[in-house]
Amino acid sequence: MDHLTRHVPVPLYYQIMRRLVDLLESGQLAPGDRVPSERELTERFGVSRMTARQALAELERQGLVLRVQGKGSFVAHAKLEQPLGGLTSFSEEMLRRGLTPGARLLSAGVVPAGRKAAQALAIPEAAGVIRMERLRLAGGEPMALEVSSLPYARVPGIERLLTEEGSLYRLLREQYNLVLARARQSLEAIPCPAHEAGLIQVREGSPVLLIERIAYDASGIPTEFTRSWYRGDRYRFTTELIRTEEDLL
Ligand code: 16G
Repeated sequence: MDHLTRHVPVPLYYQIMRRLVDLLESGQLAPGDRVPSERELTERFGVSRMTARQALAELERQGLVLRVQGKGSFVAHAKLEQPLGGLTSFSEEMLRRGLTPGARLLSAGVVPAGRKAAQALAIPEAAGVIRMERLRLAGGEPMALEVSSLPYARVPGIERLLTEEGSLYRLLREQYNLVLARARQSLEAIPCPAHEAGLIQVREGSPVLLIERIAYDASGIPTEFTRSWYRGDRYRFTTELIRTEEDLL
């Protein structure tokens, strides 16, 4: 039996959790590997089933393992690191990592912009936008849900050109000569709503990153408004920070 340190104020579940984290960090357990079950942990550490369950639940909460109903817990895949700063597309980001980008077009149609998109795109609320909902995939795995609106007047006929796996930015460039040059983006953590959770295959309420992007063309006209729900368990966003003379107090 593996011994835990009793008579210290560190809970037993936490000590088991740390042992498992050590196995993950040293590579002894690799992504996709099965993690010891509750029963195995109970036997190995001489603890109650409750304590073993708590250790696994904590690893799951941290996104380090995934529990598959009836099959056990498995080591989660490393998060994709996405730099914030460059105005890139989902397809470009995935290709850069050697992953096959994909999109499942869930809906697309020309509709009145509505308040939020109208404000973002600086057009009247009644103006037509092409609104599309796409599930973004990397190597076939759902990564994010994206709902994009573009002023229809700028991209007439686009609904007939949208393909299942195509890149929107490439389509804009090749068919409409529209190059997005700049964007404003916000990012916030939210509990995943039910509809989005079902699509990106996470539990309702688990953390997702809601990203809103307004992208402008080369002459500064707002051209794309996209809200994206990125899986919190699969993404880590990074930025590079530069300290300049003006920052010094
Ligand atoms: C990214 C953008 C999204 C854009 C899409 C185009 C973020 C948070 N969002 O996912 O605004 O519509 O790329 O990708 O980065 P595509 O050209 O592959 O369709």
